[in-house]
Amino acid sequence: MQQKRVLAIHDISCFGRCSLTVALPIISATGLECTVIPTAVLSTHTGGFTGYTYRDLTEDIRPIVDHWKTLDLKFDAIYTGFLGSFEQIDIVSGIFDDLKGENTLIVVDPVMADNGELYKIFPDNFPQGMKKLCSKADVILPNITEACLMTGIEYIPGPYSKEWIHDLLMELGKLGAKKVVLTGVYFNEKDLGAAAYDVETDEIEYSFHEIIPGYYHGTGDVFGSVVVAALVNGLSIGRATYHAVNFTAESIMRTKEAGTDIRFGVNFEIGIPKLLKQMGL
Ligand code: PXL
Repeated sequence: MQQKRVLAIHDISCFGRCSLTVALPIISATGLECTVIPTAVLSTHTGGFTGYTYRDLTEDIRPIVDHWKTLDLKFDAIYTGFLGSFEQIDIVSGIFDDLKGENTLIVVDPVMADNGELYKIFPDNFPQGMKKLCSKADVILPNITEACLMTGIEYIPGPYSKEWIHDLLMELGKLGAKKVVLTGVYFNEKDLGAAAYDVETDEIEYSFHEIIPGYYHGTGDVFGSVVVAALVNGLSIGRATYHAVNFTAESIMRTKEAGTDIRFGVNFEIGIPKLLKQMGL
């Protein structure tokens, strides 16, 4: 059997589990080959740390892809997350054109905002760039803030009504992707989860887990990596979302119980064997 191959395009934050230090282990553990293009190297992620180093690798991205084009590599999925500039968005958009084969799944997580606010490092018009990139994706993974910024719907804090989430999903469906996984959905103060919306069949499936108070960094990347791993392993968007919600919540719970600094990322590693079992791998 031919092993499936994923290309993960994210930064490397050397400390504070997120982006590539999360995507690589999770995707690889599910039996997929995980190829990478690092977009930048930071000493830590930008959430809650000050004084971090930031080595931009924009100039290296094109030459990496140009070399690969001489090798005739095929990818079953391309998964992008944190991108540091409009230039990187444009380059990644070009990579989709160059490396996408007939069966390549393009997954874009438009990492740029949370809790109603654009991350401070991004200019106000950054959501327009991410929106354009999302239009080329098969699957997009926005949180509620990112969804609002890309659709023009005004952000409101939760709990949400089913109608408001439904309207937001319908607007997201117009961005061009065939499937949307919206994170940070909650209809009451007890359960938090995600909505998986299949634009083509108009089906919405919700997955929830009991809320664990606290804002833990890198959880969006844990979530996204499980969705990508599950989809490439043949699971439906609804099942992929279900596993991602539970795996992420359990990772947060473990981290909270250990009393770990919320900036350090979550302990997802210990949960991998159970995830594989639950996914039938
Ligand atoms: O987890 C998202 C992420 C990835 N990479 C970097 C970040 C963040 C979120 O803040 O700063 C560098």
